[in-house]
Amino acid sequence: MLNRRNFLTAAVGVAAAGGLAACAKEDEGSSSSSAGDGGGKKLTLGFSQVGSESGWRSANTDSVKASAKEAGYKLQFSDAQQKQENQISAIRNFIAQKVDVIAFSPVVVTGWDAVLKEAKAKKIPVVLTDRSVETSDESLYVTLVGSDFTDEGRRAAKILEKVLETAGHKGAVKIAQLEGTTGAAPAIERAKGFKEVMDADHKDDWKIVASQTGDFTRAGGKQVMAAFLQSNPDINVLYAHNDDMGLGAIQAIEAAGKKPGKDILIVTVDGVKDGFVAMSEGKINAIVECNPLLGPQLMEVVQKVKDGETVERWIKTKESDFMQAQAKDALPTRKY
Ligand code: GZL
Repeated sequence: MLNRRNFLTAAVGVAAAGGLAACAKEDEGSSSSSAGDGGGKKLTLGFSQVGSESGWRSANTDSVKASAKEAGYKLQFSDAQQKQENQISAIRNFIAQKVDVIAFSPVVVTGWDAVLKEAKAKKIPVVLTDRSVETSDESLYVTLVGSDFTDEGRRAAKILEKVLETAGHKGAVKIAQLEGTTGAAPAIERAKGFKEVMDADHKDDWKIVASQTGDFTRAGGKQVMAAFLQSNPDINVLYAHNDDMGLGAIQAIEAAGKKPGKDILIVTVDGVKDGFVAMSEGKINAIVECNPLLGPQLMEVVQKVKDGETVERWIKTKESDFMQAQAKDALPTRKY
């Protein structure tokens, strides 16, 4: 949770970045009007995306592109194919192109200070979206538009309690955990939040017997789950950090002659359509939603940052959780 100091730092940071950015732009003689007034230069946004590893990511990309178009911004979009070096070079390109604002979803939390210092030196404000970074210098980015992954981990453990009760589960709870990309904020924090609840309320009856990254992909989930079942045939719960790994794991569970959603109770995170379909078929027992439709909020923030307005340090996305019984009714209303 961010405290008041951070918030004030951010406010000062934004004002400074915005003011300097406006100054830098004026120094170069370009008009500094926003895209919205129709008369001035279009706001140019440089966006570096993690990749296209999951249904969530595709929905997130669609939301960013549609919202940038809607806002009348010129979008420079780069897909990093889940490689940090590609994101760093994309950000350097955006700096060279003198974009107005840089936004990106960092594939991992560390290793960003150097390139973010280069953006700061050129007075280009940076907005994080979806995932956060670890940095000692708060001024290197203005704000994060994204979910609270630690809370998603807590919610996953709390909804697993409901799933176990609904299933009338008796006896030991032996959990396999499919982790997201190693070093990524959602992987680190979803594991942390889940463990918090386990340590507090289930020290004696729950045990994580296997935990490994499936890199947020279906193929990864399937491959790792197959290995888990070889070494731990008595697994009776799967906690997957995203739907796609859960969907891959379902293939491995069925190949092993077991029933997903029955022999192995499954909780996943995201809430993409395919996850809801699997839940309506009884193969996933609950989904913790992580909303990828960040485009509208992001574009709003980008304009404020460009105009040097104060923005919150963390703009959290709203999301909820779904039990299997809700899947059929929810499916027609799912937007991603
Ligand atoms: C979460 C996002 C994660 C999703 C995965 O905000 O970063 O990355 O949970 C995606 O599906 O690959």
